[in-house]
Amino acid sequence: MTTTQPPNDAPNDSPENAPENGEPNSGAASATDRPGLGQSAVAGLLAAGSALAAGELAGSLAAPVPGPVIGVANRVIDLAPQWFVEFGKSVFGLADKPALVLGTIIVSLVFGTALGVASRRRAAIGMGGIAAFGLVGLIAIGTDAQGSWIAAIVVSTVAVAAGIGALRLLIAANVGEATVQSGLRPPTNSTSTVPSPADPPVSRRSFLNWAGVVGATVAVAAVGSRQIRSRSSAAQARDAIDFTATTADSASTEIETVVSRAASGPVGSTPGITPLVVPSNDFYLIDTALTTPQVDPNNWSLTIRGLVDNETTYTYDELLDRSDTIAPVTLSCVSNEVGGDLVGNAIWRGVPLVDLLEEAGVKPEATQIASRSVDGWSCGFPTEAAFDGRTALVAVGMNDEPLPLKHGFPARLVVSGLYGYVSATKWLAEIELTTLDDFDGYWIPRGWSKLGPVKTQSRIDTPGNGQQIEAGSELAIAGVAWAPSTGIAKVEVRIDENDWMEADLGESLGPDAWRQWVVGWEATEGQHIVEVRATDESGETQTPDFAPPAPDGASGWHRIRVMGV
Ligand SMILES: Nc1nc2c(c(=O)[nH]1)N[C@H]1C(S)=C(S)[C@@H](COP(=O)(O)O)O[C@H]1N2
Ligand SMILES: [Mo]
Repeated sequence: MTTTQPPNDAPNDSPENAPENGEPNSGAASATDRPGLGQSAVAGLLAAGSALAAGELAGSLAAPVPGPVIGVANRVIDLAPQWFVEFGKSVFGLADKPALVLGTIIVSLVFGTALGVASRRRAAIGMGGIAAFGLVGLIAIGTDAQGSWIAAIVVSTVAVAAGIGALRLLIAANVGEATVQSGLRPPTNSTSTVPSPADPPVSRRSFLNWAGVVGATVAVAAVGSRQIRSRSSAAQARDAIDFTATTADSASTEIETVVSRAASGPVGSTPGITPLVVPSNDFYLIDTALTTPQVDPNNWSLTIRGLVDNETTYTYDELLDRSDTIAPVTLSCVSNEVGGDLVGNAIWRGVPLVDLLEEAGVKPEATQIASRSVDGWSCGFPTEAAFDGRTALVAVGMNDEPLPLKHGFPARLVVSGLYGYVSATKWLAEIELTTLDDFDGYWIPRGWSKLGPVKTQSRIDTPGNGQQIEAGSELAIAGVAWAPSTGIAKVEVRIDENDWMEADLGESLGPDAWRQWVVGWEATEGQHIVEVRATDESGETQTPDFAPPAPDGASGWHRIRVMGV
């Protein structure tokens, strides 16, 4: 029994007997009573795992407060130099955030493993290391936009206690004589502090048992914390919203008619073309949030402040009641490459931003509309954009439903003709009227342009780049083109730099939404270059000049290669 039962008290300092000055013979027990290298490493690894899992569990109970993993990863995002962020995106693409979370966990576990090995010499190294580890978590959570110092102290104390507890337990289970030192002297065991040759297998078994118990507990806590976070009050509150009863109904019926006509029409029914309205589940996602902010609309309000006559505040219900504007708007990310898919068209529902601004009374010196999210992200655009007649909404709905959590529930900004990074704040918390000089949004000091008007673009959805096509038969070349707030007037396609052919345009949802287009071409054998360009309603044709996304959006014509066989 004593062999599988670890001490319920850890050794005070098992390596006490180990040589402290490097002399192998300075202690009677010498190296023989030191925990095995592999077992120490596993003990450290599991101690770090215990600290992380316990911290995550504590954090999830205090949601939306982040746990240590997300807290640290958030700080990495904030503090990382631009090249690191770019590198992450180039290697992991849209999986850059999961990769960062995984990286944070791996670095922590490697650190723990090293601590476990180091604590063979001095147990204090392990304990101190875990405490230092806890301090990093404390600072990360305390400085997080969704964290607080009280939560940070509680979460990191729980994490450190779990980490140190696990380490002591496993070191105790690992050291044969630990049982003796801690006073739990097994009746049949030797009283000597020097293990007998029979001890190693005994302690090994006990160690493995306890490592298994700790490992399983870590796994349960980690899964549990995720589970708790996902069953959030935000998702429940969203499910409970009655989204149908509104004066916006007739507008949305009209849009639905156009959308369904488009889907069966000659352009929209082209196989492989992007739908006129992208379902919310397929809509591109870009944000700096490592976990989706969980906002309970019942404890949320939007404040408009700064250079205004009177600061105003709106509850969710007030905004929902007033959300009678329905607008198809194509949203695009400045990071979208020519031909890329970080762009989408959705039907947004909300309150015109101008109405809310007029209630607050914008002072003449306010040249910038800044906004912040509950998770501390921010952006800003010139005040004119809210007053020049373009579509600019505080949106509560997307495609006939309350905003999905990932797309900014309970409310976000949608401003036609501006890239998301300067305008489209999700999980909106406040709007501040300020000046262009006085405030820079999140991405501006990170190398992106202060102003972010969307560049007119067109994309070939089908055929795909490099695709083989059937020579001698009619090929449908189709895609989408957008010039939000101006509208698309014309789309042209050319093959192998021959004359431009004008494409047929699909149904129009207004100047803010993209247009589907199609052009037929009798394919011939061999390799061909297909290019597309759009002209907007002001008569401006898309520039052929190539520009990368940074700093103010990609330009150039989308160009693909096909092979006729
Ligand atoms: N809170 C918050 N809002 C944000 C962002 C963000 O990182 N955090 N990213 C912006 C960017 S860069 C874009 S392109 C759009 C994308 O919106 P979507 O994820 O709903 O497509 O959201 C914008 N709003
Ligand atoms: Mo973006």
